[in-house]
Amino acid sequence: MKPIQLFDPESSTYTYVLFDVDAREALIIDPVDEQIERDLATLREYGLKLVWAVETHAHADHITSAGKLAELAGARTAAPAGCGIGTAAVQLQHGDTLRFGGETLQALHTPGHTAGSMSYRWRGHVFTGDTLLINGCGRTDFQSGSASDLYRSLTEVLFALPDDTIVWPGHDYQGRSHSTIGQEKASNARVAGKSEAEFVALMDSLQLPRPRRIDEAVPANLSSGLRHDLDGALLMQPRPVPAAHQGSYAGDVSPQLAWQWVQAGEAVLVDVRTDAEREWVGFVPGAVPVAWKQWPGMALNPQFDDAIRQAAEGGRKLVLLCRSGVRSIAAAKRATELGLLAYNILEGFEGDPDAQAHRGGRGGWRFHGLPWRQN
Ligand SMILES: N[C@@H](CCC(=O)N[C@@H](CS)C(=O)NCC(=O)O)C(=O)O
Ligand SMILES: [Fe+2]
Repeated sequence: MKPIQLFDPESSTYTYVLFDVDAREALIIDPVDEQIERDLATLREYGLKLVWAVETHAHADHITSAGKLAELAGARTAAPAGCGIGTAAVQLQHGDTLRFGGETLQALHTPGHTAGSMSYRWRGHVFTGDTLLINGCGRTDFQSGSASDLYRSLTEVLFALPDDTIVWPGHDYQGRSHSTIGQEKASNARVAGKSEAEFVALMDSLQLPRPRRIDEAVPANLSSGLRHDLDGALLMQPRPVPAAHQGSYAGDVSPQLAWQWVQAGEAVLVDVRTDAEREWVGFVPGAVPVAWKQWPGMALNPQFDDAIRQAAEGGRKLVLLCRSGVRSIAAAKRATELGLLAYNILEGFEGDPDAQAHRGGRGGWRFHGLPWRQN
């Protein structure tokens, strides 16, 4: 049985999908943000349920889609414990295993490219991330890299595997897809036949250019790629209130986080659009519909107060939704004056057209796979 190997040409990254042929449960290694549609289509095509999204390390050259796959496909995230990816649900130690159906993937700590880097063994295959590349290896000049650690990971951990183990690298820059441990042990240009001192000297002399996206990619990957959305906002945590509104309401949240709170019974969702708007573009099931009227004198809206009372009695937060995230801020401020913990849902139901123009994406409720219906 072979893994499915997928390639991102922009970063020359390989992503792997492994699955149990009977249970149809799957695991993905090193998914790339820009390729999420391809990966979801692959899962659909093979009839697979994704149960794990796994990283070999915190990448410097591309952003992971692991966090999004957790949200969209229901996978759990796993990452090497030493990589500082705090959002990963499982922090892997050397020797730990992940199960998908009746299959088992085993983590091997192979530091060097980064201190936390891991390789993963499955049946007769090893997924080496950027530790061992075909006729090469990961660089060791940034992100806690160490050439001596890499030498030991290559020679003592990976080269200790059976010679016929198939090597599936994290990247290849020359179109090669896989190799074997025997072949790399015999002829890898960086390490074969070299002493540790020779290897370290070679690695220290490489002088490779910095990865183009390193400043953006590393921080994003430390939160499973989720920081990437909504103009750099972390989707897993409320975003701080912009300075202009400081102290006037509790914070801004992504539609996903607001919905998580609602589902967990922690928040009451109030839709402050008008009935006409809702009928025209769509309803959010379970939302309390209370139109927010913006004219002066509209200080107290009895219906709004009812929604507030409902939330306050349950000790819950209020999350406010409008079309584009403007009226919901006004409503959040008003709710705060009335003593509630009120959050604005960023970009509302439709998304903010200005934000869309400069980000090239859509941020509103209905573009995130969250529940809504047309009349
Ligand atoms: N040119 C690429 C960077 C490529 C790169 O540095 N790749 C890393 C892996 S994240 C590496 O270890 N390369 C090994 C090598 O080039 O020998 C970019 O700008 O993103
Ligand atoms: Fe890397």
